[in-house]
Amino acid sequence: MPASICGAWELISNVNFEGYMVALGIGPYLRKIALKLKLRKVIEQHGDQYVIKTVSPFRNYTFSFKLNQEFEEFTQGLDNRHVKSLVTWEGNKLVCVQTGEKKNRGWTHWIEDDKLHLELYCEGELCRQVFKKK
Ligand code: VL7
Repeated sequence: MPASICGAWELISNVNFEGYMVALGIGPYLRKIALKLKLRKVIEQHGDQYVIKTVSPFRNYTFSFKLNQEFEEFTQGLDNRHVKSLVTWEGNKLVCVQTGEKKNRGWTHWIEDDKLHLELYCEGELCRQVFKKK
């Protein structure tokens, strides 16, 4: 059984968020705001249904999905693209592939040493975020 990613988490480290946002085509003004945000994750699970909320004082982003089932995702308030997203468990990692205009795009969540890890990737840029439990 994979370690639970559920709960409220706060960002403690954020490497190459800038590069990830550039890859998504986010302009310099929004990037500057986004880089300063104290991001939080609030993750809920009900059976195969997950809700991941990325919360900040500036903007929130909520993504709901069922495991192993491809979904239409609209990244509203982020890069505002429509992608097809598929989330699966691969070992202890929750893996999302986002198929669309941007190549090699997705994210991976896992738990390590009581921390929530997130890798966000897009077209060769990799952002590594770590969250601690609130
Ligand atoms: C979500 C942000 C930067 C645009 C605004 C910044 C507001 C707060 O998709 C994500 O998480 C997954 C995995 O946990 C679940 O959906 C990442 C943050 C990435 C990309 C784009 C800057 C404008 C950020 C919502």
